[in-house]
Amino acid sequence: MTDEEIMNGADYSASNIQVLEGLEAVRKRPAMYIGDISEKGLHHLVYETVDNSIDEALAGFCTHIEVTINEDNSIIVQDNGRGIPVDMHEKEHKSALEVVMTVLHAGGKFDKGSYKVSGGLHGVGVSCVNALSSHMTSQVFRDGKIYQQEYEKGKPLYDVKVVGETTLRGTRQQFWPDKTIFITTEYKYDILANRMRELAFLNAGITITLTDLRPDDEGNTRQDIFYSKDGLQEFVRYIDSTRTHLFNDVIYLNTEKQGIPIECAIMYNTAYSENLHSYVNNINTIEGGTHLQGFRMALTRTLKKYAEEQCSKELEKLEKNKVEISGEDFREGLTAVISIKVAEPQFEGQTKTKLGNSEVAGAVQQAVGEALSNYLEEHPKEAKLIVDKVILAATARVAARKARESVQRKSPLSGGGLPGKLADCSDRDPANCEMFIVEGDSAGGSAKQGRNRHFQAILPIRGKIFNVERVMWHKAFEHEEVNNIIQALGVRYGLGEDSKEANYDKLRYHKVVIMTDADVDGYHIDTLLMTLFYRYMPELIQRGHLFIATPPLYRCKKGKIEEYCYNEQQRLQFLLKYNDGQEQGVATQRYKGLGEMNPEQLWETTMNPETRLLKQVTIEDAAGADYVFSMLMGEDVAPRREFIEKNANYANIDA
Ligand code: 0RA
Repeated sequence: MTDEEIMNGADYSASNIQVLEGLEAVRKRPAMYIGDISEKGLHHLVYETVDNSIDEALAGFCTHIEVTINEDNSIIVQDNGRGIPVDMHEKEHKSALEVVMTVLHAGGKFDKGSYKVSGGLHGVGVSCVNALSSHMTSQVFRDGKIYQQEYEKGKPLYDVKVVGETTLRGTRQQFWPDKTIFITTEYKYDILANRMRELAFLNAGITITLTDLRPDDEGNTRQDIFYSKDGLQEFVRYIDSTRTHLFNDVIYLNTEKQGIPIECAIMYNTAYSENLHSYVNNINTIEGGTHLQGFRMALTRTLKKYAEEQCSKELEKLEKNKVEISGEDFREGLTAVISIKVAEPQFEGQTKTKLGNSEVAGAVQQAVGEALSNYLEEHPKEAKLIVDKVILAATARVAARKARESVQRKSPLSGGGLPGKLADCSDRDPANCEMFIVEGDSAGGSAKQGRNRHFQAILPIRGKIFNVERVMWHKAFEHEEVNNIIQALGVRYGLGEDSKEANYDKLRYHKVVIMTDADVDGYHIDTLLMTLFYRYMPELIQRGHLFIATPPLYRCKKGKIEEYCYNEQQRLQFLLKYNDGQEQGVATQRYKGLGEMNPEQLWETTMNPETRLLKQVTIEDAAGADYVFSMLMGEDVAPRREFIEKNANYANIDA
């Protein structure tokens, strides 16, 4: 999640691009190279650096990568590869190390015959990391010597020199992100851990150690060692670990077709959503593309063929009931990860995460088709379970369509379709408009009075909505609160083939804000609503329309000084700043719910765009989100409790 201010400032269009030479260009337009200068861009520096070591591992020369967050928020990435070459670069008349560190896009170009497959989304190279660091130290351990060069804002402070001897081999990079460039320079352990775990799953056999040397409240440091022997087989089990499996096997393939390395793992569960995670060169292709096309095609054709050959009776019965199986029925309750490596990927789409290479579709289709039909032939019992599930999905879908059509016919555009509880705004330009989904009728009342009715609409919902993870998705249409949300938004929605009907251009509000109490119940409702949007309207999130409001927890008052505090830390800071850290002498009002604030307070603290703090919901790590949502909404209590205890500030206060 990032703050909305950050989003607004970070967008550079082609018209902003100036021709600038070298690393100055990176410092002048950092967002063009690393996406943005918020928390996301800050963490990107680590990914970019680690990717170089991953490339060395994929080339077969490196087995261990150590990532360390130091107390001063500098980062060390050290590997046991061959070490970046330090000899003179013929054309540049500089050490090869200096070229890698100071010339844009120079990384990896020495090694003729091998191509750089890894690389962050922007694939900009470690010289960008150097340019955006106030200080950076590169060390290369080669031939018994330690070579070193240091830089400030990307500029070398001296020529590469030998500073000692070593028995080690490899590369060590340490950088201090420039505080004058990044909005924040504080690293989040969990964000890095998620990416390192993902990289370990995607690149079986590499050990990635993550160490946080910043002591926590109890003075402890943290470390995780990520290693996967079985790659995607373990990844798909991890993602699906809190779901009930249809059967225990992972259907797995690891092969090469038409020169394209393809790895894929498939698992079936008893739930109803489709969870496909795809990667190209270790990059999560959120928008899919030709590899996913090939995968879907193979799945549909292979299962269809198998069912026609082995389960003709069941199919006849379907036909009699006028039910036709469609592509999405084959993917209900399917969790799959597909990872391929492409020498020259073409990334397209809104966020440049859609693979365009047309040759990939056929290769993937062939690989997956072969592996899947082998599996079905060899496992008739499991194959029958899959076919039965597909038939059930098709039957339910046809019943659902009838229910849905009766609801969605009342489209807001055909007039009179808006839910009665919606207090709409007067502006008709969706780009200006916000809709607050508010928990409880009393808070809804405060919000209606406190809002700016010109551009802010209020939709109160009553208590907890249903748990999307545990019901067939079409049940949503029988649920009043969910229907109200859909009708107010003006967007149709659906999964799979039906998602084509979702028309986001008709969205009536460009900001959809979830506003709930700052307590455990509110947190639960946030999660239920986020799950609803994540599963049924992922594009709403991908297009950046979903936000969470942050109401304050306290109002602290000392004499004439009055401040709202949004977390416990801010309250303690208030005490330190104005009352020597003492509780006695400070009047503290604890807000238990939105309803306790009067309309003016609610406007001032939570709704006024000038003063509020909105968290934007983003899908940075789709596989991680898949795991977390299924875990939070699943039947297993223990991991849920652990997650909430670790993550929710609210839990500490209410517990
Ligand atoms: C090109 C050639 C060689 C090593 C590397 C790149 C290399 C780059 C990085 C970046 C981080 N860790 C790295 N490890 C190795 C070696 C060429 C040779 O020794 O023959």
